[in-house]
Amino acid sequence: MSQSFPIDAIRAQFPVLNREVHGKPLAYFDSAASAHKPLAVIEAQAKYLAERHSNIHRGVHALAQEATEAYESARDTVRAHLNAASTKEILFVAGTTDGINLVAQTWGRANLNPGDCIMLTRMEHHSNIVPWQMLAEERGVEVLVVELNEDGTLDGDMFEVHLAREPKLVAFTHVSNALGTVNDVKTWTKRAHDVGATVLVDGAQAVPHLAVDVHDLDVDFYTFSGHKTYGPTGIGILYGKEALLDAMPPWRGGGEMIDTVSFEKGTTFNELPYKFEAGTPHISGGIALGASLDWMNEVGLAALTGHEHVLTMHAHDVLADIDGLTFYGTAPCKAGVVSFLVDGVHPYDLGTLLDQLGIAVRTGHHCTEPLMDKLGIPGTVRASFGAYNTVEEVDRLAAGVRRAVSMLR
Ligand code: 7TS
Repeated sequence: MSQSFPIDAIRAQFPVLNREVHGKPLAYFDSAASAHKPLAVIEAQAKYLAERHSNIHRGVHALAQEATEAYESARDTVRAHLNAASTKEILFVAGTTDGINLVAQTWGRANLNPGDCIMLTRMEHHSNIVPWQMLAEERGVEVLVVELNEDGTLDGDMFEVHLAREPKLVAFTHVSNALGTVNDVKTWTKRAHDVGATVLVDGAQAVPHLAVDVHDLDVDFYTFSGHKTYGPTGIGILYGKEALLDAMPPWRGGGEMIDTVSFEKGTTFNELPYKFEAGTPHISGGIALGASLDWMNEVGLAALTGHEHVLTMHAHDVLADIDGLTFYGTAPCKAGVVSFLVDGVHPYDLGTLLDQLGIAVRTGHHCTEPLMDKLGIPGTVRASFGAYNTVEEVDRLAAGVRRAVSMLR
C-alpha cells in the first residue's frame, strides 16, 4: 500500500463500511457497478434537501435563488474537473447511458445518413453499442467494430483499417468495465480526427479513477455517471464541444429548454446548456455530484490512481497462483478492475460463496456480451476497486476464492 495514502481516514468517511454482511465485515469490490458515498456527499445532498430545496432557474424567491446557485456551482465544479472551456459544454444528464443516447438521438440523427459508417470497439458496454445499433438500423448506417489483442488492448492495425473507411463517428470507452484496459484516448482521438470523424468517449470507468482533461484529450463528447464517482444515482454528465452542441437539435422537449413557445409562431430554444435540459432536473443529485468531485480532489486524483494501482497489482499477484485461474484483461495500463474465471467453477457459484464471507464481487457479462461472446465465455468474476479498499481486503478476496474453489470442485 502506498505509504502516503490515508486509507484509515478515508474509510472512516464511508458509513457503509461500519456494517457487516452475513456476520462478516463488508469487503466491497463492486465499485465499477456503483461506488459507495462518503459523508461529504451524503451530507451535501441531505443539507440541500433539508435547507435549500426549491425548483431552480426563474424563481425570484430566496430558496429558488439558493438552489439555482448551488446547482450551477456544481456545474462549474464539473467544468473545472474536466477542464472544459465553459459551463455551456457541461450538460446534466441522468448518467452515461443517457448521455450517449442524447448524442445518438441529436447529433446522430442530424449527421448520419444512409451509407455512412460509424466505429465502435469490442470492449464497449451495451450502453455504447445499443443506442448506435438502434440508430444505425433507422438511418441505414454500418457499424464497424475494432477487435482486441489477447491482453485486452485495442487492435491498432484494425483501428487503422476501419479508419480508412472514414467513419463519421468513433465511439469508445476510456476504461473497460470488464477488462480494466485504459485506452489511449488522446492518440485514438487524434487519429479519428485526422479522417474527419467525431469522437465520443465513454468515461464511466475513467472519471472515478483518473484525472480527465477533455481539452487535452480533444474529444468531442465525453460522458460519465455520478454514482460511480462516489455521487448519487440518476445524475451524470455529458460534455460536448460548444460548437457541436450549438449546432445540434434539441432532444427532449418541455420546460427549461425553450426560449419562447407559441402555437402560432412555434417554439424557439434556450441557450446552452439548458437547450438539452428539459424539465425539472435531479437538483440534489447534481449538487451531490459536484460534492463527489470535490471529495475526490481533496483525496487527490494522483493519490487515488496510485492507491488503486497498488490494489490492482496486488490482486493480480495474490490471485495468480490459484490453480486453474485465468485473468481476462492483462493490458499494461489498467484501472480498477480484475476479471477472472477458475476452471471448473461457475462464476455465479463463486460470487455467491464470496458473498457469504462478506465479499462483494460481480459475476456475469458486465453488460459486455459482445466481448464475452468473442472470448467464448459466459462471463467473469470481477473485483473492482475504490478509494476505500485495502490490501488486506484483497488478501481476504484471494483467501475467499481459494476456499470457495476448494468447496466447489
Ligand atoms: N459505460 C461503462 C464503461 C460502464 O461501465 C457503465 C456501467 C455504463 C457505461 C453505464 O453506466 P450507467 O450509469 O448509465 O448505468 N457499468 C456497470 C458495470 O460494470 N456493472 O454495473 C454497471
